[in-house]
Formats: sequence, structure tokens, C-alpha cells
Amino acid sequence: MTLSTSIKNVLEQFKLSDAISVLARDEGKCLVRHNITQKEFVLGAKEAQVVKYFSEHQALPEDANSHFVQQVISYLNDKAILIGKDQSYQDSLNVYNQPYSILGLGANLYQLKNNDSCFVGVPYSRGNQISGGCDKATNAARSWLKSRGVTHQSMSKEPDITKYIRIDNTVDFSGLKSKITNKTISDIGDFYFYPYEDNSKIFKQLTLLSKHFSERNISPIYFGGDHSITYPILKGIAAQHDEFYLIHIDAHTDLYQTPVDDIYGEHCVNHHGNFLTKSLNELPALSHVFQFGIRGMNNLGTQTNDRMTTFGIRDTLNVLRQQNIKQVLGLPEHAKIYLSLDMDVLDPTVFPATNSPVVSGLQYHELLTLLSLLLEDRTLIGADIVEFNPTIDNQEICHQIFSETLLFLANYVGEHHESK
Ligand SMILES: [Mn+2]
Repeated sequence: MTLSTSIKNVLEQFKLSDAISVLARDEGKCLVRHNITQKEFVLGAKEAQVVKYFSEHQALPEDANSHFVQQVISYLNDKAILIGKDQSYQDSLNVYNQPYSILGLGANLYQLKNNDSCFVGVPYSRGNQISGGCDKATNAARSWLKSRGVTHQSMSKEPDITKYIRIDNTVDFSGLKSKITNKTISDIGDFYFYPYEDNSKIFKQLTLLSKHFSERNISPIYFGGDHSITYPILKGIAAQHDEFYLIHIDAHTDLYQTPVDDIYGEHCVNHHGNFLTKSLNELPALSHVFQFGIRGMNNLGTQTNDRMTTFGIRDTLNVLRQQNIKQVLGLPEHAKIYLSLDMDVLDPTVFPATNSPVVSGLQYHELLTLLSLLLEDRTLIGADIVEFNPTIDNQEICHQIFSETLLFLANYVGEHHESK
């Protein structure tokens, strides 16, 4: 008996990823390694048969039915062992679950439903050639949350957010709580890349991931990393949306441009200090940027742009006092908003664990109030929280602020946050 046409059609859509090595075969099983993540998988007999079909053109057993093949292929595809026939391993969506998931909400990227929200770590710090450490932020947040019982190893364990939420403090997590109850939020793990991979390839992969979310109306919260990650994320959004807005909370305008950047023009390198230059120059879908918290002499030399409104620190504090931000922004009711939060907007006495601290910043409670004023009843299509360097954090104070702010943002992502 030969394989049915329907099975052949399924098999033809896939190939073994270029990043996979088949290491050993034993009693029908086989061991494969993903050379980028260094993850090894011991595959059972069924999976091994399918891998051998692709790696050695070995025939499938005669009793293979399409249900079995579909099931095995979807498993191998989830693990990035098999990829689409026309894909390169560089086109695969490089996200892996982490041993400890936030609130026990661990899920595979492909388990997300349309309109869901998700946490995704981005341990990338090569956008800052001078000071690193921001790549450690994803682990730092996961570990800190774990130490407070907010992160569980078991992916199936029901998270008991009520245990955390009932503690009376300044932070209201009711939006997050309703997402957990409705099962519309997950932690899909961390974005990964090969340590020696070219930066432009890493950014391209991040853009692919962002585009994948946009096409499915999934609202991600990216956390960790330096500020260079925001430009490739916005690029993925711009591939799907004709018009969206950016709320950028930062001490710096991130509009730096060196004479070398001028020479390279639009090909200039994306880094932690120029993500907004790149975004404004290259993404016309980015309709307007509203900046808050900007201060310090660093910004004196930067440019202005028609598609940008800057609220310096004093204007930001005025907005907080008058609470009139809706009128000030004048955004359409259903405007699609992306938020980029640089932790250095906080005063360095509050949040010293950042690579470019600037004095005279916001207090923590002021940041939370600002976020709720800006995001309540808005359509937040995604957010990032960047520039936390946990390697210079004494007593884990910034671990605490970063992790709590991350959960706080989860109140607002997704369509129409319900008013409390
Ligand atoms: Mn920044």
C-alpha cells in the first residue's frame, strides 16, 4: 500500500529545519538538537519515523493514517523541528517556553487564539554596545515573580492570581484578573536567537513575530531587552495596520543620529538610542508619537518631527495633576495604540538599575497613574517594557518594580479594556 494522496499533500508542505541535527537513533527512537536553542528532543517511535522520512527519505509505515501524520507534524512544527517547505529556519517564529511561566500561564505560541494577549520575553541587549545587562531582565522578572509565588513551573496548574491580587496595595490588577478568568492571556516564553547571529537577522525575526501577532489581532507585552527592540516590533505592526499611534514613555527622545547615521541614511544601524528616528523615517503607518517624561541635557541636540508631540517632565507632571490627558491627546476613540515604556523614565533614586539614568524623573506611583490615565478605555494593540539592567540592582528593588509594572500593563493590553 502506498501513502494516500492526502498524507502526501500534508507531508509536502514541510521540511526538516536547517537548524536541526539528528544526533542518534536507537530502537526506533531518535535524538535531535536544535542548533540555535541547543535544545535536544528525544523523539518517540512515531515522531522518529516522520523525522527519518524527511532526513533520510525513509518510507513511512504502511499503517500510517492521516490523523497520525497530522498530529506528529503539528508537534514537530511546534518545536521548530519541521518548518514550512518554503521557509528558512530564520523565518520560523523564534519563541520558546521557559521553565517558569508568569502566573503559570505557560502556553505554546501556536496555542494562542485570535484576539488573545500574551507575555513574551526579549533577552536582547546588543542594541547598546557600551552597557549590557538588559538581556538578563526576562529571567530576572521570571525569577522574582517565582520567589513571590506568582510564577509556576507547571503549565497546567491553575494560577491563583486572587492570592496575589487580594493584597491591598497601590496596584489594581482587575483587568489582568478578568483576562485570566476568561483564559485570554498566556506567557509564551522568550524570543531566542543564536548568540553570534547578525543583529539585522535578529531584528528581522522579531519583525516576523510582531507581524504574526498583528495578523491575528494578538496583543503582546514584550519585556526585557534594550530599546532597540521596539523598531523591529513596530515594523511588524506597520506591515498589518495602515495607521497606529505610539505612546513613548522615556527620559530620552531616542532620536539620536550620528554623522555616520546620516551617511547611511535609512540603512543606518538600529540601536537603543535611535529606535524612534528609524520608526518615524521608515514607517509612515506610525501616525503620531506622544512622548512623556523626557528630560535632561542629553536631549538638547535631538531633532523634532511633525509626527511627534513631546511632553517634557514638567508637562508630564502637569498632565498628572490635571488628569486631562484624553483632551490633550485628542486621539480618535478607537485609535490603535502601541506603548513603549523605558524604565529610565523613573527617577534614578527609585529605579537605578538602568544604563542611562537621568535625574528628576517620575516616582513609581506617578508612573502607574500616568499609565492608567493614558490607557484606560483605549485599544492597546501591544506594549514593551525595556531598559532594565538587573545586574546593577541592589536588594532587588528594581526587580520588584519592573515585574509589578509588567503585570500592571497586562491590565490594559487587548481591545477595550473594561473600566473598573
Ligand atoms: Mn529609550
